[in-house]
Amino acid sequence: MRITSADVIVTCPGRNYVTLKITTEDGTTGLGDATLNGRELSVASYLRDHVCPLLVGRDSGRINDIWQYLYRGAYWRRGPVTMTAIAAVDCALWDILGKRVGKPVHQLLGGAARDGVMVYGHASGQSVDDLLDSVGGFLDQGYRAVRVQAAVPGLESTYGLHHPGTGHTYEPADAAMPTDNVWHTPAYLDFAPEMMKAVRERFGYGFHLLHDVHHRLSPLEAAQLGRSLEPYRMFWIEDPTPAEDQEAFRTIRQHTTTPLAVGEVFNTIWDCQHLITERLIDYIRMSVSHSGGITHLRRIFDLADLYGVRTGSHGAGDLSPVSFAAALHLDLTVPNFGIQEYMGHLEPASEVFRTSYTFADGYMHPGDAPGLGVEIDEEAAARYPYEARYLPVNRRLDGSMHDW
Ligand code: KDG
Ligand code: MG
Repeated sequence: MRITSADVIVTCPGRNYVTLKITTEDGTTGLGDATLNGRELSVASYLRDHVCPLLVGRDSGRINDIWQYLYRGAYWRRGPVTMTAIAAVDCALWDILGKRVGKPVHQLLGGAARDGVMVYGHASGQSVDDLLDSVGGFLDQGYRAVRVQAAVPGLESTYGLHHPGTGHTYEPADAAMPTDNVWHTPAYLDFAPEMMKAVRERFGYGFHLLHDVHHRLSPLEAAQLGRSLEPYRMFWIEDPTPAEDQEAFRTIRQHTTTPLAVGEVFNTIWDCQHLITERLIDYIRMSVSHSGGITHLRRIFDLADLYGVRTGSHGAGDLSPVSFAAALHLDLTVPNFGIQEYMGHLEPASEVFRTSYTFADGYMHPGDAPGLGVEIDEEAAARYPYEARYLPVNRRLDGSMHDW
């Protein structure tokens, strides 16, 4: 079935989302998420100006050929903007295929390999006591895995904390210009084991405990952190060092048995090739929407399976419900699935995106609606126009820049 149009919808229901809508000659529509936090309009332009004109007239069922055409045909390959744009096209085409044959995307991928997708929730607090309340709330809701982050004493701000009044969702891209945060590694390294100890003392070991370091340590600092957390049996520590340095993980690995996860900022299989084939990580966290879509991420997960690396896809609120649904369809089918991040979305996102995924007892399911199971209400989207917003940046105590 030929593609007749491809349109980009930019909307800000609580935060900015970029959505690609592809339509075929029989009127079937498919959605793909093209959101790149803080750089949204670059992907919108890449799609509108350079990709949408190439799609019209193509056979929507030739998903592999269109993927290769956009990847190899661009000459300038890889990178978050290009791979997010390709991902949006890919997911929209899977959505169309599912709707045309009347099956959910997970069935097109060979069918479910499990009954549900274990997700982790996001507990956080301005103090350890607040954090404990937050962890308790997630366990009460049935979560089997919880990520914990709390304010580091002595620092004005800390990554990963809920904004008051936003329920269980945190949203760091909240300012028209990037906010300066202050980072001090020694304060963090002292605090992190205290935080985990408090959580395990209060709630025991009957659930999975996760933590995001968000790219802030050197390899040796990360190794020290990993060791100091060993008694608390972490499910993983995430992004211990800046992710582009694959060799850093070899050093961390030599010194600690705490499992390692990385990948939310990766875009292609080449970004994680050595990490996987040299078994330097335990979980690969790449997302459908920043890594070339279902077609490419599937290949990465298959490579990971060969080397005993499990999946743990990024699922922050800055990935739209469209990519979250796509992640759930893929998660349901891969043999080496590990866990899926679930942050939820700020309201009024649910006015714009109608979803069919469900949560019960710590597991999610994408639902059995044809395609991805997400629809966009374009009138509602138009009520929430784009707002320029940036992620924060980090500076050390001496004012120099640090990774955020
Ligand atoms: O846009 C940046 C966020 O997606 C990121 O800060 C969230 O690290 C993150 C996570 O693990 O969810
Ligand atoms: Mg992260």
